[in-house]
Order: sequence, then structure tokens, then C-alpha cells
Amino acid sequence: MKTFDLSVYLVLDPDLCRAIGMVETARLAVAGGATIVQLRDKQADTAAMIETGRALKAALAGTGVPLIVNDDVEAAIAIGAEGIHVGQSDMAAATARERVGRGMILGLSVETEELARRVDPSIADYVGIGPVFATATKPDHEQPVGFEGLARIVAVAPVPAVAIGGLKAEHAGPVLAAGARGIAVVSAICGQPDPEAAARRIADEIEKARA
Ligand code: TZP
Ligand code: MG
Repeated sequence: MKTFDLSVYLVLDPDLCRAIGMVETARLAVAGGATIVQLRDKQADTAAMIETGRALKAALAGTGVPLIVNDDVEAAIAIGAEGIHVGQSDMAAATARERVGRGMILGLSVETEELARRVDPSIADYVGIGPVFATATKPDHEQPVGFEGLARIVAVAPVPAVAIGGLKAEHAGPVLAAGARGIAVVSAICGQPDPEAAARRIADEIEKARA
């Protein structure tokens, strides 16, 4: 089963989730309306990714919310995750697709129109576009694209898109107006005192923007 909803896309970061941890953050965010969850830990080795990923998978069981693993294909397979997400400097999307097979969701980061045009829809299921705004969460990020850039990139992407980078609940309207299906956030949920309420705010704004 390869259905997914990009509306409220939580990207977990171990540092920003430090207070209550990634598993509890994910559980609360899903209770608040997060529709998809990504484990992104750039410091962890595969064994550590597998350990956290299995705990996340257990926490998400029965919710219908897919777990996506950033970058580490072997961990994604071992966890039994629903998806894998790769960036432009990670394993090539085609290689990742070969390794995980047809059944897994595959997401790809694109930062420019040129990269979005080159996406093969038989390989990638969705693209993550950003950063929309500069963000301290990813210090090495590419040039921010803004809402206009986002719209231009979405327009040429052959698969559904989710926007990322400096986004908060109040940006749901312009993000959907640009053609993206949803909003991906780290700090707007992970760093918040009440991740459930934070996710709910984003879900409510998405719903309002669609109405
Ligand atoms: N890719 C582009 S920006 C970003 C990633 C992983 C970080 C987004 O974090 P935040 O806190 O939602 O700005
Ligand atoms: Mg990556």
C-alpha cells in the first residue's frame, strides 16, 4: 500500500526533539494531525537509525501515518519503513529505487526548476522543494526560493510536491496556492512546547486553505 498525504509533513530532528525525544514528538504530532513523518538524523549510523526507526514504527502503528527514512536505504529496509527520502547529494534516486523496490514511497529533494524537470516519475513518488525561507535548522541549505520560486518549481515537477524550509502554520495558504500539496516542518513542531497543538495549528490552516 503506497498511499500518502503530504499535508502536514513532520521531519524529526534529534537535537530539536531533545526535550521529549523523537518518538514522543511524533506520537503527539500525529495526534494533532501530522499526516506523514520522516526520521532525519544526519549524525546517526545505520544501527542507531534502525533502533530509533523501529521505535517510531511501533509508535505509528495503527495510525495510517507512513514513516519515511531520510537517506539511509538499508535502515529503511530493516525498519520496514513505508518510505525513503533522498537529497541531491545522497544516494541517487534511481539506485535507491532499485534497492527498495516498487512498494516503498520514494521522496526526492529538489531545489531548482532544472532539478524538478529532471525528476523521473517512475522513480520518485514526491518531491520536497525548498528551502522556501532561510532556516537555522539546515545551515548548509541552498538559496531560498520564496513562494514564487516554489510555484515555478512545483509547476514543472512531474510528481506531487511538499514545501520545506522556515515554514510555519501561517504559511499553509501561500504554500498550497503555489501548488504544493503540503507543508514540511522541523522546528514548527519539534522545537515547540506542545507538539500536538503545533501540528493541529498547521492541520487547521491547511484545511482552511483548502476550503
Ligand atoms: N531541507 C530544506 S530546509 C530543511 C530541510 C531538511 C530544514 C527545515 O527546517 P525548519 O525548522 O522547518 O525550517
Ligand atoms: Mg539527505
